[in-house]
Amino acid sequence: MIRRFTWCVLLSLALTGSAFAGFLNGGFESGDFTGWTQGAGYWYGGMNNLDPVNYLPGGQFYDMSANASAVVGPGLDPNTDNNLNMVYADSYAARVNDSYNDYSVSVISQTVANYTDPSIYFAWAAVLQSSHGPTDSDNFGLSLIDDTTGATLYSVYYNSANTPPGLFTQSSSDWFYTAWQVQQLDVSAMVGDTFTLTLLASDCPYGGHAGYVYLDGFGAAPPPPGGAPEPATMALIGLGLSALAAIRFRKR
Ligand SMILES: [Ca+2]
Ligand SMILES: [Ca+2]
Repeated sequence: MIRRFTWCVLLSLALTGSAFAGFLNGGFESGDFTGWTQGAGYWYGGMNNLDPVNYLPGGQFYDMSANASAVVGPGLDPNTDNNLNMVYADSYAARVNDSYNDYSVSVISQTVANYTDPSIYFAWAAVLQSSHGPTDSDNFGLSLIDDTTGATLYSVYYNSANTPPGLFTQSSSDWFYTAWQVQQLDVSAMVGDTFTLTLLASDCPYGGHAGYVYLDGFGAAPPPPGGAPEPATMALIGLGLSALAAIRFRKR
């Protein structure tokens, strides 16, 4: 009985831990961009012009007619020789920008306020079409900022002229792609701070090449890998029930 009670408490903690962490649709399981701020525009060159602020609402290049992002279901990305699953966890992920070369820049961003969990997780995978040089290729930038202190906790920027072989693989159709990169940021020393995750992906500035990035599992707990068929909460409940069943079986 005591063990069963312990399991129930653990289960409740696991459920409430992610439910009250401040993330809204961090794994895109609503099937849309609910909870996320979207931005878009067109890029015609100039590295300074790639600042996501320029493409988010109120920015100087903000133009949602360019938006090429979508929430996608499980399936293999054809530009990766079918090596990359478009979803990391559960049933949906975001694809920011797309494979069509039309100068598009697409951005998504989410802010979580008064954050009290010890970690922030997210997973990304990039697909960049072989293009030009370091200042005029399709590219992406992903960052996690502590808005309270201004500290940058995570920041990556890559373009198709900068694709380290340990991280990127070149497909037979000349796209550079990564496997899913799962990140865990320790924010236990920043209790109560506000954090913003921002992802920008852009085509090349000559209309000839495209780049896009998948994002999934923005949350307080590690995203379950492998595109599980059930929502995360159902999986947790299932785990709890199996544990209870196992305990009961062992008692008999
Ligand atoms: Ca998901
Ligand atoms: Ca495009």
